[in-house]
Amino acid sequence: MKLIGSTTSHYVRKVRVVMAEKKLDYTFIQENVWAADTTIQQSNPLGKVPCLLMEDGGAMFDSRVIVEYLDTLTPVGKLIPANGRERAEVKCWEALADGVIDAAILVRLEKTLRAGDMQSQDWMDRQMGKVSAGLKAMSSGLGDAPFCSGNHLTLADVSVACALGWLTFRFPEIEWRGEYPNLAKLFDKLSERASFKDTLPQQS
Ligand code: GSF
Repeated sequence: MKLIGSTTSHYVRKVRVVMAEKKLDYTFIQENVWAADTTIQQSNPLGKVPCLLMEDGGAMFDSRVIVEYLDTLTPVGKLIPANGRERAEVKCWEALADGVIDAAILVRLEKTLRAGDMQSQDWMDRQMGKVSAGLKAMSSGLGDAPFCSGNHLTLADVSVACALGWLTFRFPEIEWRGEYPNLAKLFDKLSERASFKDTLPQQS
C-alpha cells in the first residue's frame, strides 16, 4: 500500500499511527496539496490527504474510511470494537477529535489565506469556540480513566492524541495542557509509543 500525505496533517498522522500500531507496511508519498503542481486530484478528486493507494490501484479516502479499513486487515492491535455501542463510542471520539481540528484548520486558513482586512473575527471566534468546547468535552469524557474508551488503546485515544499534537504544533498559544491535566497525562503516555514518536508533526 501507498499512503499519500504530509507530515503536518492531523488526519494523515492518525492513519500513520494506525498503520504502525497494526504493524502494516506502506510507502509514504509526501505531497503538498497546496502546491500549484500537485497531482493529488488524480487519486482523490477532493484534492485532500490522506489518500490510500491500494495494491490493485484503487484509491481510498478520507482518514476515517482509511483507518476503518486498515483495522479490518489484521487482528493485530485491534483499534475499533467490532460492533454495538462500543464501536459507536470510539467513532464518536474520533469525530470529536477530527471536528476540533476541522475547526482549528478553518481558523488557520482564515489567518493564512485571507488578507487581514478580509478576515472575519466572528467566524474565527465561532470556530475557536468549537475547539474550546471540544477540548472540554474530551477532558470530561476521559475523566480519571487511563483510556478514552474501554480499558485498552483504541482509535479514540489515537485520534485525541493526534489532535492534541496538532494543536501544540499549530496553535501553541492554546494552553490545553495546563487546563486539562488528564488530557496531558494521556498525551504524554501515548507520546512514548514508537507510532507517535515516528510521526511527530513537522514542516517538511
Ligand atoms: C480531512 C482531510 C483534510 O482536510 C479526512 O481525511 O479525515 N475529513 C478529511 N486534509 C487537508 C490536509 S490537512 O490540513 O490535514 C487537505 O488535504 N486540504 C486540502 C484542501 O484543499 O482542503
